[in-house]
Amino acid sequence: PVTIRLKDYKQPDYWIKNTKLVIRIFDDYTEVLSELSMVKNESVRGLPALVLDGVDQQIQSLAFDNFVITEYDYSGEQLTVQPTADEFVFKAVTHIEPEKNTSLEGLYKSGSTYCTQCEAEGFRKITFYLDRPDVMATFSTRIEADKSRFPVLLANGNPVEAGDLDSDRHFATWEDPFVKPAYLFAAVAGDLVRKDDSFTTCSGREISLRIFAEPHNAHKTDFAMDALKRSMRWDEEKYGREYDLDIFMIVASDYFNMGAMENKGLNIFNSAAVLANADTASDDRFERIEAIVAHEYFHNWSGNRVTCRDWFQLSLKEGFTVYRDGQFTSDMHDATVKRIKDVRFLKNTQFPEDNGPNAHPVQPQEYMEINNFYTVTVYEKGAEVVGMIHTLVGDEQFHKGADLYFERFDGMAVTTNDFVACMEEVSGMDLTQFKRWYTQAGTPLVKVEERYDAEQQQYSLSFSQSLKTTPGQSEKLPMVIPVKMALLNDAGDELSIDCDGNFNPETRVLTLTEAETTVTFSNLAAKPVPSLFRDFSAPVRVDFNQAEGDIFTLATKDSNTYNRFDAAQKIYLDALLGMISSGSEATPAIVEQVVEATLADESLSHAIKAALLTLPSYQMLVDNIQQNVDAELIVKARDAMRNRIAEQFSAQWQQLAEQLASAEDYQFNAQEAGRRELQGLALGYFALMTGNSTALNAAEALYRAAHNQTDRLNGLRAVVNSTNRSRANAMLNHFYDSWKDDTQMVETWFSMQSASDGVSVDSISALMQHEAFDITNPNKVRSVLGGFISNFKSFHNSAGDAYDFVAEKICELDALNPQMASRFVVSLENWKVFSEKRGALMKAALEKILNSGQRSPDVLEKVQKALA
Ligand code: DPP
Ligand code: ZN
Repeated sequence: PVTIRLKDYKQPDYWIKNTKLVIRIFDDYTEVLSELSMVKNESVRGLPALVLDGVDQQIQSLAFDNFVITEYDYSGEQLTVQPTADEFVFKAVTHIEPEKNTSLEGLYKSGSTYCTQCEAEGFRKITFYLDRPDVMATFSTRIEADKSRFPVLLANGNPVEAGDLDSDRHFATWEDPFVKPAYLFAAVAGDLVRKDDSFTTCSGREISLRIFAEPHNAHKTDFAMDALKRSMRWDEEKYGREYDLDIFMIVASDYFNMGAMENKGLNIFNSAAVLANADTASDDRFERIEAIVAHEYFHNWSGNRVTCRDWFQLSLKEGFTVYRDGQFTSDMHDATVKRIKDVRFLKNTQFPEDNGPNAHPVQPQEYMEINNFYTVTVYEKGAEVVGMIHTLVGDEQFHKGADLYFERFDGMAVTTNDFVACMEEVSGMDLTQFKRWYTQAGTPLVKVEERYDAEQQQYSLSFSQSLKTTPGQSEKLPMVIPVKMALLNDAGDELSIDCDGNFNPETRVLTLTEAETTVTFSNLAAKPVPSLFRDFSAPVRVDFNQAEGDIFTLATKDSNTYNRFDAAQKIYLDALLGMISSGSEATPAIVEQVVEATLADESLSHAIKAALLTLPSYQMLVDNIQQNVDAELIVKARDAMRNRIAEQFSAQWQQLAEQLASAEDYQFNAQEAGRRELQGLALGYFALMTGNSTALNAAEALYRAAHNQTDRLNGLRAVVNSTNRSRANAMLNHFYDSWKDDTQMVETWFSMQSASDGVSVDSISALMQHEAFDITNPNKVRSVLGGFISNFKSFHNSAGDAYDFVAEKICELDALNPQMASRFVVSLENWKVFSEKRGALMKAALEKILNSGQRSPDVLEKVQKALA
């Protein structure tokens, strides 16, 4: 595989103005006719050869206009032909085999439905093309297939023609008038039912909305439809973005590598990311579906109307769109709860990525396989970067900048620089230094020191920022770091700020730009308690040895609720790190004081209470220790603390679990979801005590009586994670017998087990032999293997036998679906942070992947970097 570099970007020699496709689906192959209206790039001299991307194409015929091409070179994954004019129609007839396509890129079969996935480079598996995002064309797509087995034929744009053909076949033609790159192409042929609705846009246009699913899933599409309509309204109100085509469609697919895909007018979704009803989807699932429906819809502007010049700009559309869907969720539900969940996710996944061998900037500088860069750094850290711009320029300028961006670049393929330039232009702010967030990899570390001078009544904060080297980047420069802050008194009240630094009193943001910054605050009669990085105003690690009493004040009284959560986490984390380094199993008293104060606080919502009462994950402990990590000590310490909290407050847990029960009809909203979450947490703590049959009876009763999936899983999870194996197995069997015909429920059943305490390599292996398992289905693989690698306790068990097992599975998957296989390498890549013995086992597993057979570029790139 070759390395592609941002600095080598150059425009293509030819452009494609219009793409006309005929896709003829037959039982064991598909014929694709394409006519590409092309024109030479004006800035190019002479008549260079035309080099088209094409993978696994069986050529039937090639032509320029009406002249058959007899001389061509098709080797590797490129077709080279020689045009004889500046403007021409390139025509190709090729055959492909979707039935054999297990990579789930290009055209493939998902069960009995034909569907496509073209991002990032799947279109080249459908036909020859300039498969790069800066080549944008209008599309006309005709699909032909057997009429009885594939009554539904869909493609991008608006439907223009349909009719019958000989031999019980039929066709449908779709036209997409908006120029788009090939990665946004989609086509579907299947026997699907559809849910119809409509939406009237702000200018009064009526849009048909359709969600297609297999007949047995027809009862699970209502929620996504509702989420879609709310997304459409929100994007009009918040960003002034109106939908453009006459029709918007979503198709649910059981076989899908990602969550969903924003193809123009025809989004294709992983079934798990769109299908839901109260009986089979938990609150988390509803929330995720709502966010993904919104995310893909929002791409219609941030991604489709304005797209990326090249794949190094991926965060231009992804970071911005994740930011937008986060705002949407915050507006629909509870902004603080959303912030807490996002930060937890970032710290659990992105911080380790930044700290590992595959660390890369939000705008990567090079890649071997672009599929490997659909990462938490590009997506979630990218969203944080957009959020910081919002914080720095303020709400009004941010929206002016977004308007300018959409207007100026409509129909174009642009760069992150273009986006930032719009923000600079409207705000008059120079964001040159800020742009280091796009180009420098790694999580900055901000050290904070405080000093109080009672005589002068002055208080000062010294910040020093640093950034460790990351692979390929040894020189790092200071970042622009917005610190949203307040100074509090002991009662938690905010004090007025009189300071000499770069502090914006309106936004309450102090901006750091230097490696070292000291800010002095005056007129303070007593030492204040600083509340820093409110709402997690920058994606940084903070090293601040704050007095325990001050942190306790923040955890119990800070008016910024996010920072209460953050302070409680810090108390738990410091306590756990202390226990780990001393090998002690005694939980420090301050932990119990936080739990006690939180339980007693009547002012907190259920969801916030649940967040405040949740310990940092094992993974977060690893990420904070960073070297010579002893996995067993981590598990021992965290479990000891968890058990101590369970025991000390068992009466309260019991009471909470009972008091929070509700027999009302299920409703998905922030308040109800918060109640169920806290009930589940309380029940989980309550059920931890060995031999506690009262708790297990309560959990089983909740499970049996449940009329919604959240209650059902809360009950089941409490038993599955208890020490009572036989009871857990009986309930798991009952679950499977009750729901084995429901795909999403079977996936949940797999996940519940792979994520449970005490699962072993043998039990994972057995699940992979189960009748419902299918190694060619990414959801099944993710629910079993993905659950297992995220199950810290089991994956890093004392025998250390999981690594070799996962290595073997990666190799098996790589032969079928490289994109999916490559996702699992993350479980081994941070081997260097672990203790020598464990690290060596993980490293050996990586070497095994490399040395057992032919590896895809996807897996190769990741493993090579991990071993470098
Ligand atoms: N572009 C897709 C998305 O993020 C890829 N999964 O929405
Ligand atoms: Zn996206």
